[in-house]
Amino acid sequence: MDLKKEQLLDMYKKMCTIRAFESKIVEIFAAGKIPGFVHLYLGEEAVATGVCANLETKDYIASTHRGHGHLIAKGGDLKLMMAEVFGRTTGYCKGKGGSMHIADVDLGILGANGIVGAGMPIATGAAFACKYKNTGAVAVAFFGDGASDRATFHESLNLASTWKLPVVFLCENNGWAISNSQKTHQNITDISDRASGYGIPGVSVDGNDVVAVYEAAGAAIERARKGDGPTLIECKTWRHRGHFEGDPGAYKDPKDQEEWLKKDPIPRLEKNLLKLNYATQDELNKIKAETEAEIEEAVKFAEASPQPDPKELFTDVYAD
Ligand SMILES: Cc1ncc(C[n+]2csc(CCOP(=O)(O)OP(=O)(O)O)c2C)c(N)n1
Repeated sequence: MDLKKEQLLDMYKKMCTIRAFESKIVEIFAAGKIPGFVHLYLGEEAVATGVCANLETKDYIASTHRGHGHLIAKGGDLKLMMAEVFGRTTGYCKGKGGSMHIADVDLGILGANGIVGAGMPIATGAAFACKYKNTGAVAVAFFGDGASDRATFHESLNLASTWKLPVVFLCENNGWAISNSQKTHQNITDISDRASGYGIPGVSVDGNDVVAVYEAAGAAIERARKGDGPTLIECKTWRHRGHFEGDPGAYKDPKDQEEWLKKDPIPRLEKNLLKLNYATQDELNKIKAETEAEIEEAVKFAEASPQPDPKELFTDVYAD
């Protein structure tokens, strides 16, 4: 592991920020304060964090309906994100999009996306632009195990491989596509096996180990930047909550849930940091408290922001 103390502590902070953002949303959603659907990233924090720690601002990500973690890891503004989730005018899309439509092109965030599997062709297109313009940038497409059954997955891998595009396909296999466990929709164990059908490398890693994710993503991103083409990475992880807030997740076996909670990526990293003497428990608690305070500020900002004027319905409309 060639990660320095500061890098590991930065990743810890990022993971705690995502955890605090999502935990706060559990609370405010239950209180009826936010409109629309929210799909939370609790339990999957190591994936977005480990991947995005390898990216530069000029690089692109395409996200999913479960996008808050990706957006935070790529540097998304917490206040603008929270305001968007609250549906307020100060949000990323003036409150018109909500959780699943947050984008920040200046930061290379090509958008969360309510359409399952839609991020892969978007990232492939962005990677084509990077290659065509010779910018040296790369694109990463995040998607779930469910999305890996879509035609967009197969078409994107095929094209990206054939044209050697600088893109990484990052499958977050959290074991579930809504209430369907992986074995009910796929006759394979490792989604990374699908890479061989397209002549590209495929690797499966422990998605709850941020260092393992960082290293696998780092190798794939370096390969893409060098012009050697795409990689498929499968990160095996687990979502702690239901598919969306309001789904009790009763289809999960409580024993599986219990086992996976023991593999929670944040306490795992904490243990590692303490063992390496990179921080004391007090210092880790302080970092966590700072991230929680930042989220409180974001909520205050969102709650103090105005609701959109109904006339705004007719602006930013590009097709009818
Ligand atoms: C094209 C399309 N088909 C179906 C849906 C309904 N839908 C929303 S989330 C979801 C499951 C996605 O599962 P997965 O890709 O594994 O992502 P996860 O929710 O586990 O992060 C489905 C089928 C959709 N939004 N878009």
